[in-house]
Amino acid sequence: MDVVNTITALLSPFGYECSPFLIKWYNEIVNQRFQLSFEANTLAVSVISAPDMFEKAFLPFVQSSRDILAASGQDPLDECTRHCFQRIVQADLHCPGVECEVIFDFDTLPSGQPRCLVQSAGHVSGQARYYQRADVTEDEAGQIGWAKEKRIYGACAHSKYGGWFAFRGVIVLKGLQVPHLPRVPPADVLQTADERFRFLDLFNHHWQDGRFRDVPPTVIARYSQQQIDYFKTAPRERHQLLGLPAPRSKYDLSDSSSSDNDDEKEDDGSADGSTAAPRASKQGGVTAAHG
Ligand code: B12
Repeated sequence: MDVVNTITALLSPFGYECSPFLIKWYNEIVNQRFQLSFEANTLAVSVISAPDMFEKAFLPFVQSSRDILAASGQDPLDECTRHCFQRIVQADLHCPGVECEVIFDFDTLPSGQPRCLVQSAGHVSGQARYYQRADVTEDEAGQIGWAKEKRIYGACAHSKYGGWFAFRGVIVLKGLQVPHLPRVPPADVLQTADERFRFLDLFNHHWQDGRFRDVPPTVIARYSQQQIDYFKTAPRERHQLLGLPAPRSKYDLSDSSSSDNDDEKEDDGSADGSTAAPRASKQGGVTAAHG
């Protein structure tokens, strides 16, 4: 598909990888409340950041946008993603009548729920297989000690990057219908019950140490140490790590009646990957820079 090649050509120099899918493939598997309201055969592209996005896009972006980042106080990684995706929105995709709509992984609906479940989108696009509790038999789950009622979050494994990647968003090509787009299944990189269990168990119970990322035996690229250190740092200390002044949060403006919890709120969100966990907001939504 020419248009997918054009989008790939614009994003790949920055460490992003693209994989096309049809809206109906996604809508067929998710609950109605998560469905996307575009025509069924509309072409969309799932975008992930590969491990080298940090060096190819993020660090150069921070260097060239220091003043803007210092003034905005926004999360640097979210700003970088917006900046890179802007290239697609502004590009001439040679598709008259087609309009791009970008849905970032951190975008939420007014209800607070994510606008798009990027793991399900990535799975149907063939980019990375989404492993869920149902991929481990109840027998195995019982042996491991997962209680029946315990919620086990699913996680995607990529054939080259294992868990060393993040979903950055979905680009919807509104007005472009491709009913016969060939469907490529995601590679099943966790072949044994033990691998599937370890991957999900580590993702759910030990995600801070990043071991889940190395479970797929096919991993060939990982985050650099600098990137690991960046994501290990609490979100509100990352500006300092980048040599940027600390962002002025709304709490700086509040008076001394701020509660003790205010500190916590500032820590919400983790740009990607390694340690600091993003938390669902009080409204049930997610904060920016979740990876
Ligand atoms: C909210 C959220 C959280 C919450 C809740 C987690 C959750 N999964 O619900 C919290 C704050 C706990 C969290 C934590 C983390 N998160 Co989080 N989180 C999200 C977020 C924003 C939304 C997830 C969500 O609400 N899902 C709703 C539930 C209902 O969806 P679901 O369980 O997948 O159910 C659907 C599927 O089952 C589907 N379905 C049904 N049948 C079938 C069949 C098939 C075959 C398929 C494919 C699908 C399918 O339909 C269901 C919906 O109807 C996503 C980004 C996004 N926009 O999707 C990141 C995301 C899942 N998080 C991610 C990560 C990495 C983390 C952390 C490691 C923190 C970090 N440092 O970034 C931790 C680790 C988790 C843990 N142990 O706590 C990554 C996971 C990457 C990956 N490899 O899969 C994501 C995708 C963000 C990203 N940008 O890459 N997270």
